[in-house]
Amino acid sequence: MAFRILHLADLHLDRAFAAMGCQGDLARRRRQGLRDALRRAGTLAKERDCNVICIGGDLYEQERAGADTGRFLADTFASWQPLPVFLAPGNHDALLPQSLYARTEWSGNVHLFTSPTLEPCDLTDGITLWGLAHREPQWQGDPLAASPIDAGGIHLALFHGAELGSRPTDSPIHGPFHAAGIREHGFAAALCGHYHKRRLDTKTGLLYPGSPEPLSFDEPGGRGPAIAIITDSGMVEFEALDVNVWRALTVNAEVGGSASLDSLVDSALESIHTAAATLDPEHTLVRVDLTGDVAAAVSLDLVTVETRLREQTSLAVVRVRDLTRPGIDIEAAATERTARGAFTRTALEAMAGTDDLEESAILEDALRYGLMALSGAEVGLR
Ligand SMILES: [Mn+2]
Repeated sequence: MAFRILHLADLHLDRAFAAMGCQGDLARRRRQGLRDALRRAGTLAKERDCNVICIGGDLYEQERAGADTGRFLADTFASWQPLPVFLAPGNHDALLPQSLYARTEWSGNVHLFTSPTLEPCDLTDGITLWGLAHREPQWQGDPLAASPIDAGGIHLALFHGAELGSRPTDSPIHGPFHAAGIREHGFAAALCGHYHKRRLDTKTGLLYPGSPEPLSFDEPGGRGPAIAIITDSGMVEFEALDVNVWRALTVNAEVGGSASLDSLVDSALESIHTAAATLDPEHTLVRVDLTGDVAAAVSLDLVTVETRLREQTSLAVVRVRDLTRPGIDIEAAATERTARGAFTRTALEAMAGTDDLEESAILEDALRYGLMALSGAEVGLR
């Protein structure tokens, strides 16, 4: 019989969600959504005949998690009995003396890895799970530092760490390792946490399930736990489950040519409807990127745009980013017999008189901002 492991990571219980524009009741609903996702994982593990559940760190956020979260976790894991649960603390939920991991009393089916180096635990005949704990949030050790395993059987690793081949440039290096090291060290697979983007790589044995619910606008698409299957012949297969309830997406709204704030809002609404038509608005968070050249006479008041988009879509969150450029007809302005025309001609002459690219760019900005100011538009810094 194949051995099946339900693996999840980066749930981030108790997250604030303020950075996604969630306040008050919505933020509370999102946090409840994280707890629901954990309970759903237990149900899925049973439905899918999994033998064990592994959790690869950042299960909760230490700075925000209180005793109530400890009780929730203890009760949830206890309700999964007799299914074994393996916990490998990460950087947000490091195994500090005051951590929930250390302070909570766990049911007998919970196995907490506590060593900063990989330690073995038998899963079943011939399959061993090796796990470690981040003992402090800033730990930067190599999870695969120990010498290669030479014992027989199938060995799996469970840890929170940063695979260097897929590191987003702004991600701190917590537990750096290379995917190639997984097999070199004798592991059939590494069940990991840290990156919130899903990565199923059966070639190297690397599995990042990704955060089960979206934690930023850069996490679109299906999310949920993954199942690692160890077949009778010792092969490892990964299967990702799309079971997220919340959606976060970025919508590009080309609003160039909008002659008024009303037509700009209408145009953005159309883009949102196209992108989010099939999604449940109450559980959908949308970031709208406004792009295109917008007439200088249109005062782009982001608060007004956001409010109106939210009112007309009933989406949980609408956030607007202004990536537009002021649309100005410079040629027409230069022919005017007004102060505006004189200003334009002076700026164009200055631009024609310089070979310095930097100076030319500054003059062009000056021309655009000057024309916006002269047309009565509010000039915001970009
Ligand atoms: Mn994380």
